[in-house]
Amino acid sequence: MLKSAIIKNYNNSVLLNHYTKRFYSIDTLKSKTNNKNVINWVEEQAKLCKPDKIHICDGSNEEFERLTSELVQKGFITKLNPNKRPNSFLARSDPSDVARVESSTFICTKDKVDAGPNNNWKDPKDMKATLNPLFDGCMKGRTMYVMPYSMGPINSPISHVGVQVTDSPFVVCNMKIMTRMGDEALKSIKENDKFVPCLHSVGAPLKEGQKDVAWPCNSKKYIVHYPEEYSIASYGSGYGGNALLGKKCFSLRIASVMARDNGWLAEHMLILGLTNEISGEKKYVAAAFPSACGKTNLAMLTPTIPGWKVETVGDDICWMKFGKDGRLYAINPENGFFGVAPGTSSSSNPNALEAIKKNTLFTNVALTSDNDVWWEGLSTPPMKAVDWHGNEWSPQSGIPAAHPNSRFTAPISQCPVIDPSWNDPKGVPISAIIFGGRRSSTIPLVYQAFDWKHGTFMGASTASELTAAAEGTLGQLRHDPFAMLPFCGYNMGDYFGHWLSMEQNSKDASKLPKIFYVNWFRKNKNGKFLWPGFGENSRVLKWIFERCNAKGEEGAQQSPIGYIPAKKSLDLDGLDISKDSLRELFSIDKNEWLNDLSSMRKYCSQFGNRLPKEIENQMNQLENRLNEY
Ligand code: GTP
Ligand code: SPV
Ligand code: MN
Repeated sequence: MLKSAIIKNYNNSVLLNHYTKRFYSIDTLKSKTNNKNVINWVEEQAKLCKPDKIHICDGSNEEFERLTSELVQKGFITKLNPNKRPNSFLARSDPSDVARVESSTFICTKDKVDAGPNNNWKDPKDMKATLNPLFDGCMKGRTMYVMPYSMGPINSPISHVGVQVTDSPFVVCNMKIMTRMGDEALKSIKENDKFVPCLHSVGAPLKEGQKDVAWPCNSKKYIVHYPEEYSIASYGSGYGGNALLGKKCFSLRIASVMARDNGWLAEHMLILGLTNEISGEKKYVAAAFPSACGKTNLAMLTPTIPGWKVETVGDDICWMKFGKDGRLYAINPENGFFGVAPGTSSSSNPNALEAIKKNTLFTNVALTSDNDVWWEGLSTPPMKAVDWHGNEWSPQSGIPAAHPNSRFTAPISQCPVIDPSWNDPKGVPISAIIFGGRRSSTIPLVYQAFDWKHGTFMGASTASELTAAAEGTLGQLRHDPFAMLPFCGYNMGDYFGHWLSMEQNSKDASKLPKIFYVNWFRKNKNGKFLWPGFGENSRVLKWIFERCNAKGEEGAQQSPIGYIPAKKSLDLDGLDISKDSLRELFSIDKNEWLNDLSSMRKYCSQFGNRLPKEIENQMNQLENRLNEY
């Protein structure tokens, strides 16, 4: 009784205050879906958050235009020069809200050990008791936007759906680009379908007459996951993965649990199609690198070697399920790029530059005098600009004009090398999986696993120097298994076990992808990168492609750490690289490796009996091989 009275009250107030076509009540939702769980859940969130208005997002371009023009009118975002960058906008965040906040990210399982030492844990009941008072009335003075969305092509057997409510119109605009959001997605949620409920608020209610700010947020932040009920609640931040809940929260933390429960994989991986234009043969490759370690760049790379083509399926997240033929098929659950701006240039990533020419949202980059965007590494610095704080900036300022984690949000369909199958509900068959990290020493340019178990161990042993994509000390080395440390929604020891179990789950282990490890970031004694990277990485992709077709050790040579390229098998034609650099790139220093291994042993010990025996075996075998070396 009480509930329906309150909802009626909502409908009335919506109609009373905004009796125009521009505002909807929850009746709109009721007219669009017969899924009672969706309706009830949205009603409950409205009751809790107490927004002034409710808007059911349809995901149309008109809606995007309306929301962006309202934000521009209020002076909260800047419309970029339409002659240079049509339908594109710049937002400047609050300086305290610029990246994911791992210390405020929680996995709430009944049993602490199920979240694992890799996650911050709280009992779901306790967390709800903390969050409820925060969410209570958190949307006062604001509109609650309701966004039904599909992660992955609508109605694909690999896709899953969610409903996010948020009080940030900028988040809505981002979600429209990053996911398949709106009416189509809502239609795909049938009467009894389950969906992932995603509650989001910036945590900044407005009092009567209180003036709003450009980037509302709260110093208290909670990014919370309830894996046992597949649901998400995020409070206090409007930035990236904290707020676009389809991305890391759903597609990785919750989906990794769904994947564990149902025998598939949800991974922090790009997906690319690699074609040998001479033979016409094409293979799909997925690659996991930690945040800001080169996924977007590799996903849309322009090969420097002739006769090879790269096409993009995704640049950040990959869901893989077994097909009837026993192979792993992958989709990119996302619909857009949320890419790192600094370092993106016509030489490093021309395809990304092309993709962000229009219909793009920029966050925390610099604004030029002709109302366009700029960031470090894009081009020669402008004489003057407005930096990401909104202050006058010149090259003499001595500080970066763009925040190191400034980003662009652009539709994936605008990528000039988009793969023809990017939207295929069947997904694409994966031939190779690559792991990698940012390692200035120790790790060679490329090596290959002996088999699936060894490959799983290689993924587990991934470590990387910290970047600006998360809070923390830049450059510090941390273990980041499978590039999933911030994103695995359960105990990482169990996750290693899940990866190992894929071998038994597959009908035919020979059809599993081959596994590789790469490192573009090894440096010489003077701190210079040994490998030119970017387009030149196509040489490594070519070796990987050929290794997938090779019989036995063709093109490879055994080393204690795995197969490395045999002499002359890595195509270096036309590449200006010294013999010394090459030697250093592939050198395997026994002591450095033993050091890494002992650090890995220490890291793994925290998982106790949740660490699979096989990982232990792999560590022992590697140690033996190194000692014989
Ligand atoms: P997230 O979106 O945070 O998951 O990051 P990402 O993995 O997609 O990283 P991205 O491709 O945006 O690259 C981040 C940084 O790495 C940029 O500054 C690039 O310039 C740099 N980078 C990418 N590829 C290479 C490479 O091959 N060599 C070197 N030296 N730097 C690279
Ligand atoms: C990452 O940090 O890996 C990202 C950016 O892709 S965010 O969506 O903010 O997590
Ligand atoms: Mn990422």
